[in-house]
Amino acid sequence: MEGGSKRLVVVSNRLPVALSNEGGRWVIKPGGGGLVTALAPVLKNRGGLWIGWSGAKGEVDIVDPLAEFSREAGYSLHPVYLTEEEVAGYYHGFSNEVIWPLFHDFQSRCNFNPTYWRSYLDANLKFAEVVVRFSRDSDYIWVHDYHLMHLAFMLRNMGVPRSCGFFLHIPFPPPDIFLKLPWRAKIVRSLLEYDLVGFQTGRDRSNFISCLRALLPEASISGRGNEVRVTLLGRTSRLGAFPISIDFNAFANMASSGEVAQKTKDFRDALRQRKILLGVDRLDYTKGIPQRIEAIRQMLFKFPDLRERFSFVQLAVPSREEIPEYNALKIEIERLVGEVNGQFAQPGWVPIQYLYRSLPREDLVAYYRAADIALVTPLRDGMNLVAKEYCASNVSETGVLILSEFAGAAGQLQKNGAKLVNPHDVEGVAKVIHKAFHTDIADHRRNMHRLRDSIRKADIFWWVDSFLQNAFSRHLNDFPPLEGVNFHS
Ligand code: ADQ
Repeated sequence: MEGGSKRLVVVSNRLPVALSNEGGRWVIKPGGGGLVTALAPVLKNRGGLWIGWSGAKGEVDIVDPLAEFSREAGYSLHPVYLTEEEVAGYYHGFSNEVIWPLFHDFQSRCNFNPTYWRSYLDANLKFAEVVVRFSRDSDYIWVHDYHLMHLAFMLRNMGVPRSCGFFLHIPFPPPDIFLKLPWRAKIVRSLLEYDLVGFQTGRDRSNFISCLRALLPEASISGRGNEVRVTLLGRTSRLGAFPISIDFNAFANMASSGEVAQKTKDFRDALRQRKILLGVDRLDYTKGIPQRIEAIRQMLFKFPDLRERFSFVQLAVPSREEIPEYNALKIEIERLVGEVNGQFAQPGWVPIQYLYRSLPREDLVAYYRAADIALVTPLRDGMNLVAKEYCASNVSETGVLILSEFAGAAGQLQKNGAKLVNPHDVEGVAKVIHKAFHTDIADHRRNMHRLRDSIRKADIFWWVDSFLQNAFSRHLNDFPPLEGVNFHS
């Protein structure tokens, strides 16, 4: 390790890699996703670290493959080992059966099991121990997401001083929902152990401030915009809003490639050049997939002129399959797709094409490029990257983005041409889709051009830069390269 220079230490529930066991040998492959793309250059060759769970249960021997992967990646990856019970209590339990539903306004789906809470604290302590082991005083620790809200608190309890920032990828709920959480004050207090707490939108931040006022009236709050400061017991934390984004150029370039152009043509030909409506989601109850299918059913009832003129393609990636509710949702979606197709299909036409699998990036981008209308209608979403990926990939600039008003992306994209809908209002969604069919293409072009411009300007690199700038007045390029590597290398 080199001298005392400031390094970035990223901590997230999962390491940015995919782990698989091939014939008794652990194999590590790079994970996808914009966050890794944006952070890798900052970490790479600057002695940076990434700490997280590998996804395996128990003490699997991945030291050698991780060391080899770290050498190639140019930054070190350090695993946190979780036992089967910890995965059940901390990850499936507290994270995904308490915080995930509650923070997305699904309080009735919460399982406030006290053993989950204890497991959450134990796991946060375990992550903190790995941070202590591999980081040093001068490092900046950037913690990601709701799984690790207590990490800075654990570090302080251990008497280990570190500058820490936190980013919440999911929404922060208003007080009438948050106050149902049995451990509400402890969570708010532990978030204030971070020097900077970043939210996706100004609304999430003001929800947090309202909860703070209700639970800790002794906290003093001052400032506005990204300069909000909270002082409690002599410690000051800052609260900011940083809308996350995507690697715009990577999507736009891939969409312009010959390979994707060919795939796009193949998809369109296979669907007989009908208009394509597209939904792309992790299979999750927050994403509003059943309501979207109901909106398609309404559209077919109310606007018979649209029958046989479109195909609605719904791509769903399997997610959290160990949790029974996710399996129930999968069955519900399959039933609805079957029902609507059974009701309206004609020889040579089925209204809904449903694909339940993860697709290679080229195929996903080809679907984005081929789609005339994207239906991004979550019931609640921190940001929603699909909306941005669709626009970046729509290189013809003729597509229409229909977006839920409950997605974090709505505030940013509405003013630039997205059509906002209430996903619960299935008749309203049907009307907006119908209108898009009958709107002049010049309007679509104008809107998509503005949307793409706004996302290009505020891409994932801009997002990392704004957080780090706010965290400690540093830009991405301020992390000294150890081997003279450029930021975008
Ligand atoms: P997610 O809930 O996972 O993220 P989202 O932002 O839409 O939601 O990201 C989903 C990702 O999965 C996209 O990058 C998309 O390309 C990919 N994907 C979806 N379907 C796919 C398929 N069939 N095949 C391959 N890939 C597929 C959480 C929060 C969001 C927040 C992000 C980032 O819930 O609100 O935007 O983190 O902060």
